[in-house]
Order: sequence, then structure tokens, then C-alpha cells
Amino acid sequence: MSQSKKTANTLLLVLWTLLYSSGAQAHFQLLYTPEVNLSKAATLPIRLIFAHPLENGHVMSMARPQAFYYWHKDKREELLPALTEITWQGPSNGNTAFAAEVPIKRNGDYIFVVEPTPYFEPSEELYIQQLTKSFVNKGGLPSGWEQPLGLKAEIVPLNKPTAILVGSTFSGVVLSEGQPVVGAEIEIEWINGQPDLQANRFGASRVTPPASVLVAISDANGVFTFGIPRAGWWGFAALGVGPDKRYQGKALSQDAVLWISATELR
Ligand SMILES: [Cu+2]
Repeated sequence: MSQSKKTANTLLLVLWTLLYSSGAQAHFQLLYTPEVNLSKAATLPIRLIFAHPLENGHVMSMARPQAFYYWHKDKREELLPALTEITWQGPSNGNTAFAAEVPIKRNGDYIFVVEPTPYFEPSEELYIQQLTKSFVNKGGLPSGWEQPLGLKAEIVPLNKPTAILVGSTFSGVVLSEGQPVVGAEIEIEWINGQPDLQANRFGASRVTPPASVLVAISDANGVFTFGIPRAGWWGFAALGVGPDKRYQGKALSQDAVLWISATELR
């Protein structure tokens, strides 16, 4: 094949991939750390990445978040000053993300929260802000993982989020300003490319994403349930459930995101 023909074919393939995959990708704010159950004091490596984890596609650029902290018992620990800007690499591109090293000493639950600066998505002509929670436990002692944090929008777990087994189910309740949201649309994704925290990149895709986005709808009490088919990181994004609908003169989707790490019983 001539060089120009090859180039044309490559361009077509790229276009086709973009068109084909645009329907299957969901935005997810990641708040990732490799190990959610600690037996002794440790320094947690954390990465904040805005990506399409199941498709393992384009990595979006994150601005410095509006807030980043954890709740431990009754205390909120501010982590914004601990963030360093990094470049996170996906299979097709690299983009701005954030890293932190967070010391964990006391026993109990740590609920991490990132409140990102809204991101403008040109393909949808709207801003997206995903208020995101992720959980770590030290010493096996529960201390409030089931408590709402009073976020504008949040998913509150109904199963202990640091003890989720493959083949079991996970349920959560979607809250907007503390009230259950009936009929919320919750997109569900799995982190397909293993995050490599040394290289700050996603590994190669391990599964073929399903043809269509996985979705649950919250019931009359704001509750949804999902059966966990595979070990690894599962994310739940309740779309547009937050009270803020506009940002800088444009539409805003204020979403609630929650992450769990599922393990095999063996
Ligand atoms: Cu995107």
C-alpha cells in the first residue's frame, strides 16, 4: 500500500474509533489508591484522574480541585495542599492529573472526597463536576463508612465499601442535599487498564467493554443495587443529581461518584 493510502486508512480507523466509541464512554472522576484495607500505619499513594476507565480511552485534563480531604471519625483532614500536579498517561494520550501521599496512622474508616473544579466537555456543551468518594480502612475497625458527609450530591454505601466480594452485590443510596433521589441514572464502570502508580499510567485493557454503558436506576428510596461480576475497581456515577445546574453561563452536570474495590473470596 502507498504511504498516503496507509495514512488515509489510519485516519479512517481513528475517525471510526472515535465515532464508534463515543456512545460507550462515560466520564469518571477517579480517586484511586491500590490498597483499601491497611493492617498497619502506611503512606497511601493517591491519584486523582479524570478519564473513561472502562473504555480505557482519552484522559481528560483536570484542573486543581476545589476541595480534597478525608473524613476520619469526626475530623475532616484537608489534603488540597498535599496535591502535586502530574501527567497521567492513557493508551491514547496523557493529561493533567494529581497525586498525593497521605499518611494513615489511626484505626478506622477514612472517607476520601474530591470536589473537582467543573470540567467543560465540548462534545456535550456542558460542564461536568463529579463529587467523588473512595474508602480506606485501617485495622478492620469500622468507624462511619455508612454516614453521609453532607455533600451537595453523594452516594452513600449500604454495603461496607472496603469488604465487597465478587459474586455479591453492592447497594447505595443517591442523595441530593441529603434527600434520596428517585429515578437517578447511575452509570457503572470498571477500571480496565491497571493503574501503574510508578509510571503514572493505565496499563493495557484487560477486557472488551460491553457494547453499551452499564446503568442502574435508583428506586423510590433512592437505592440502587449492582451485582459485582469481577474483582477490581468499580465506579458508580449518579448523573446530574446535584442542585447546581449552571456554571459560568453554561449547563452543569453535578454528579455523585463512589468507588469500591472488589476482591475474590479464596
Ligand atoms: Cu471525555
